Amino acid sequence: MSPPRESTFLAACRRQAVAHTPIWVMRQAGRYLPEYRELRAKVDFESLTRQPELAAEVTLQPLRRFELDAAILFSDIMTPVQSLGVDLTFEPAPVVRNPIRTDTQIDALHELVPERDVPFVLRSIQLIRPNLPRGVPLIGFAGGPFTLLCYLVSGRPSKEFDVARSFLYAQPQSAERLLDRLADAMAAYLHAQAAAGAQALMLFESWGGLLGPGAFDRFALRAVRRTVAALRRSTDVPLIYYLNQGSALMERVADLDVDVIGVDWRTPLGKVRQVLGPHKAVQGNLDPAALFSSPEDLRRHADEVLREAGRAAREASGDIERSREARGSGEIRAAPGHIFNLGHGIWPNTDPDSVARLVDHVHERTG
Ligand code: 1CP
Repeated sequence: MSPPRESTFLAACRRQAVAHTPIWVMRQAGRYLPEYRELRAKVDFESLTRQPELAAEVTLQPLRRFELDAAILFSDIMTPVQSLGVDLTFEPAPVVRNPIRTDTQIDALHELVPERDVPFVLRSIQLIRPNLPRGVPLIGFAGGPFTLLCYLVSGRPSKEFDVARSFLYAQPQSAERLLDRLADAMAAYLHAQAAAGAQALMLFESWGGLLGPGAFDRFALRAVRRTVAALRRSTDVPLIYYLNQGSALMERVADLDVDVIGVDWRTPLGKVRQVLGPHKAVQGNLDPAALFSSPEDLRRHADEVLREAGRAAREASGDIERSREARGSGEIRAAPGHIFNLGHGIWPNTDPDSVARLVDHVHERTG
């Protein structure tokens, strides 16, 4: 019997040496895949997430097509929020009938007891695990407390989330109260996912970048620290914090106690590393739009990300001389502590063949 292949993804989360740079794609299960659209034509989004056999099937779909190094549970950041007693529907984007804006509403939110409230999520994880290719771990996830607040207070998707942001300033104590509730609920939710078999846990702070530094610290960061502190006490799986549009906020998350920081494409990874220091892995950061370029250009854009990651890793280890040399020779190798990904979710109109080319290229170039 051959020994089990080590997970390159989990090794990279821990900044250990890897045989090649691991890659997965945010929103890798979803509408750009014809097989997802086929299933979705018959079943609404919510049922897909609530029926473990279907959630498991959709989670596994992209892994049948591409040699991805991680799977991510098919669910939504707002799924557990429904169980807090919020009247939330997926249309298919999340819509809250009575947006949460008063202390009375906040105090009426239920405590989340995952085994009671979201057993279907835990069951999905149990169904997925034995069906994963060898060496491919499953990522569980939740929304960052502030990102969840955005939907709960605004009631629906929004570009600027102006209603949610003005709530922070008009009712700061209420905002903190709501964030504390969400932080504790997500800690319980993520802990239960790890206990059910998730091998890494990711927090999506998709709208954190809408905040200035003061508001980010007081609301988003304080709340996510609470979630992370609870998780560090209850599980030892790697933790990933994805901060969208977070370039200007990187120094503020440098001491957040997570293993990996996920970043969008607006800042080169070398710069991100300078701010974060050597003790974090980084995940990212190709622009999802780059998947629309020609095959040669796509490879070039992927190489730029890999080269930045290499520079970042070498500079982190203090090997500046080698970094200069490598830049000159155009050499690309797997950089420890880099997980290749897009900088945000893949777009629904992306050609799956482009994803296949990207995954294969990253493996070939760094392997
Ligand atoms: O079939 C459909 O049309 C439903 C569209 C859809 C899908 C495929 C929604 C509604 N959610 C999902 C799945 C989903 N959502 C996953 C699992 C898929 C995978 O990664 O393989 C994940 C991780 C999410 C996370 C999520 N939901 C985020 C964070 C990530 C990000 O992209 O920033 C956010 C912000 C949401 C809210 C949400 N749910 C659905 C939509 C369309 C949205 C975005 C609404 C908005 O633009 O504000």
